[in-house]
Amino acid sequence: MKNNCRKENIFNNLNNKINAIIIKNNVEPFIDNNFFYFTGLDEGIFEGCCAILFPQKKSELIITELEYESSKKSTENIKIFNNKKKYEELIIEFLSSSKFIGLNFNNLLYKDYINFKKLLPNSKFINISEEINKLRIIKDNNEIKKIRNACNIVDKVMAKIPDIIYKEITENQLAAEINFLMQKMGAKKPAFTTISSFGQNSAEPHYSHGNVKLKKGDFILCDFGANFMRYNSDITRTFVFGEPNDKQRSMHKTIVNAQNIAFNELMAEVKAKDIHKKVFSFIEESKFKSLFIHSTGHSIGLNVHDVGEGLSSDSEILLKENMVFTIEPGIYLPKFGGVRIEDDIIIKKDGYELLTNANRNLITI
Ligand SMILES: [Mn+2]
Repeated sequence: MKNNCRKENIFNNLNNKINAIIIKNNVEPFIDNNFFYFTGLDEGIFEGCCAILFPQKKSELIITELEYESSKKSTENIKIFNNKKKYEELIIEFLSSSKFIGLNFNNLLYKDYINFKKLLPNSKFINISEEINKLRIIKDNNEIKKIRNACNIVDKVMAKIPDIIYKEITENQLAAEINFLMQKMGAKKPAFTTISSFGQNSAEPHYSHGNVKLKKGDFILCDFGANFMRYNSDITRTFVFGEPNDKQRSMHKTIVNAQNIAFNELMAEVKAKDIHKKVFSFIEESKFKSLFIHSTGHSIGLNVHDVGEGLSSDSEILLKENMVFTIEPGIYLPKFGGVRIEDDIIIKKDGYELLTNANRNLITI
């Protein structure tokens, strides 16, 4: 099974002699997607549950009764608990003889950490977040298939947007239509709060939507993603309602060109930060200097901003085959509006493949 492979890989990647790994969920929003990564489960929430991974034997899933149905897909051992005492007994039963235990500090609540220390006084806890992220940033075939599905959904929805738009539609209404279409086309849920911003609101990169009506000449910035079997996509297009003016055309053209600069550089063994630098300097040298205020892209997968990596000036990573990123240059002119174009790509040995393919030209509605 694919997820056994993932478990094997993580133990092979650990320098320390780790006897067991605990992936612990608390309640929403403190769910660690590594629970789903290592168990291969794709339904359920698994609040308060644990996956205990061992290098040489089956994993033990310590789960609450209400997740029993969802857990049945797993080939690992399942143990049910319905109170704190039983949970703690199971932790002690499975882990008291493990001297070195790996934990994912990036997603672990401090109170859970304190509890493990109390229950397992003879164990040493080692943070293995970095090793997990190194593994997760490179997607396997099973993950790529799900991401492709998530990308196909947003392509289809983006293509329908010009037909949905009408004069005086509000940002809230457009966001609702986008979410409805994504779910109708097979998404489990939106990957994040859909951004549908009109006019000068588009100058605020993380504005979501409000009760604002569409007017002639407005930019329409739509940024949304689909969650499909726990994997995410993320796409942005910027339209104009009516005939665009020269400044709007020029902003859009600059961003199309900036995105192409990134596309031309993408391939395995290139430094992520070099891609960002090239895109950034291109915009700095245009008439929209200092208006590109975020990174060029982020890794995407089980999380929308996956494993905390991306194409930014701070990044230290080299691109590798089967990493998946967004490429999303944008410029934001306060009190006027913003343009962002975002696509999802997968790194190949000698280049990249676009996973989202919605029309990138300036579409006037
Ligand atoms: Mn994004």
